[in-house]
Amino acid sequence: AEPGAELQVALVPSYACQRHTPLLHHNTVLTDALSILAENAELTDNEGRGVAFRRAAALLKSLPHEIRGMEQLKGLPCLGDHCLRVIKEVLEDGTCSEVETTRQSGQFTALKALTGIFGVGAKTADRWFREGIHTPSDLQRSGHTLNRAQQAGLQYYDDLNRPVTKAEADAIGRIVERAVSEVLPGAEITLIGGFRRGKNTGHDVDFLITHPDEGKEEGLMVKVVSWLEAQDFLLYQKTTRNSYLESKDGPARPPSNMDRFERCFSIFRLSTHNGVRMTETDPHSHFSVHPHDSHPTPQTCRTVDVLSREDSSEIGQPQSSHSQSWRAVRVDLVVSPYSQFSFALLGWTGSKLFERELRRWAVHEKAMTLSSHTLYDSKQRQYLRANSEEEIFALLGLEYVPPCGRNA
Ligand code: TTP
Ligand code: MN
Ligand code: MN
Ligand code: MN
Repeated sequence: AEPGAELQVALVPSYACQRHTPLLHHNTVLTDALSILAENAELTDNEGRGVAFRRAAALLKSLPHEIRGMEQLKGLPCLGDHCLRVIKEVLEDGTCSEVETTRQSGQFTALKALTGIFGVGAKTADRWFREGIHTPSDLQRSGHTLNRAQQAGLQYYDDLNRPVTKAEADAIGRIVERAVSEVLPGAEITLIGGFRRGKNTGHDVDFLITHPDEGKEEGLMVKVVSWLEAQDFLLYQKTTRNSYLESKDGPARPPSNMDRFERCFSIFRLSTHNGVRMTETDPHSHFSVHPHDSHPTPQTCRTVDVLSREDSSEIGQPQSSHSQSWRAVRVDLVVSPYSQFSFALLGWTGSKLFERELRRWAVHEKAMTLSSHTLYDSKQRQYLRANSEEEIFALLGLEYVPPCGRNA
C-alpha cells in the first residue's frame, strides 16, 4: 500500500455532512449493490437497516478513489459487518448473492412497482402485495377504492416513472416563475431538491418560493395554484397549509410564525412542443438564483430539444391520446417566510440522507435541533438566526458543503 494511505483513510469523518459527496464518484458498483439492500429494507419496514446501508453507500461515494480490495477499507467509518460482507462478495465475485436474490425477488419487484405509483407508500404497497396485487395493472383490475393522489398516480404512471430532464425542470421553472410574478410581484423562486445538487434528471422538480417583505408570502400558495389551474397547467394538486406541524422531525411546539409554512404536491401538464426548439434567452430568468444564495447554479442561456417520446403506456391508460403533445411531471412547491428561507433552502436541497445526517449531527454533537424552519440551541435555550446556508453550517460547527457536495 502507498505510504500515508491509511492515515488518509483514518481521517474520513463519519457524518455525511462532514464530507463532500459528489454526484459522480468512483464506487458505483458497490454503491448500487448497497442501494438495492437499502431500498429493500425501506420497502419492508426496516428503516434502521435502510439507513445503515445508505450511510455505507454514502461513505463510499465520498471516497476520492475506487475501492479494489478489502484492505483499503481499514479504518473507514459507517461500514458494519453486513455491509463489509456485501462489499467483499462484490469485490471478489463481481456480484453479491443477497443483492441478486433481492433484486429478482417477486416481493421487491412488486413493492417497487406499487410504490412507483404516486400516492402509494411502503405500507399500502405491502398490504396490496399480500392481497396478491403485484403490478399497477393488478391494482387497476382489483377495483380497490383509491384516493385522488393514487388515481392520478395510476393515470400518469408511465410519465411519472420517466425521469424528468433538466430542460423539463427549467421549462417548469419558467411556468412557476410566471405564475408567481403574476400573483405576487417581487416574490423569488429557487430551484431546490436534486436539480440544485447538480443532478441531470429527477423524479420530480422542487421549488422554494419566498418574498423579501415578510408576511407578503402568506396565502401565496393558494394564489399560485389558482393561477396555474386557470391556465390549465395542473393535472393534480394537493396544498397543505402547514406541513411543519405534521412533520415528525420538528420540535413539539414550534413558534407561532411556523403555521404559515405552505406546501403543494402537484402534477404539471408540461407541453412537449414536439420537435420545437425551446430556447431560454430571458436574462431576467433567475429562478435558481436567490440573493441569499452565494453559490447559485449558473443559469446560462441554453438551447434544448425536448424530444418526443414513444407511447409506452403499459396499463392502457389515456396516455396514448396525448403522447406527442404533453407529459405529466411531478412538481413540489414550498413557500417559506423570508426569515426562514435559509433553513428551508438547506432542508429542501437534500439529499434525504444528507438532511438526516445534518439533524443527527446537530442533536448528538451540538445539542441543537435543526429543521427546515429553525435551529434551536438546547444549551442556550434559544433559536439561532441565520441568513445563509453558510451561516447555518457555521452555527453547527461544520465546514460549508455546497449543494453539489450533498449527494449522499
Ligand atoms: P425529493 O424531491 O423527494 O428528492 P430529490 O429532489 O433529492 O431527488 P429526486 O431527483 O429523486 O426528486 O426531496 C427533495 C428534498 O426535500 C429532500 O432532501 C427531502 C426534502 N424534504 C421533503 O421531502 N419533505 C419535507 O417535508 C421536507 C422538510 C424536506
Ligand atoms: Mn479519482
Ligand atoms: Mn426532487
Ligand atoms: Mn420533491
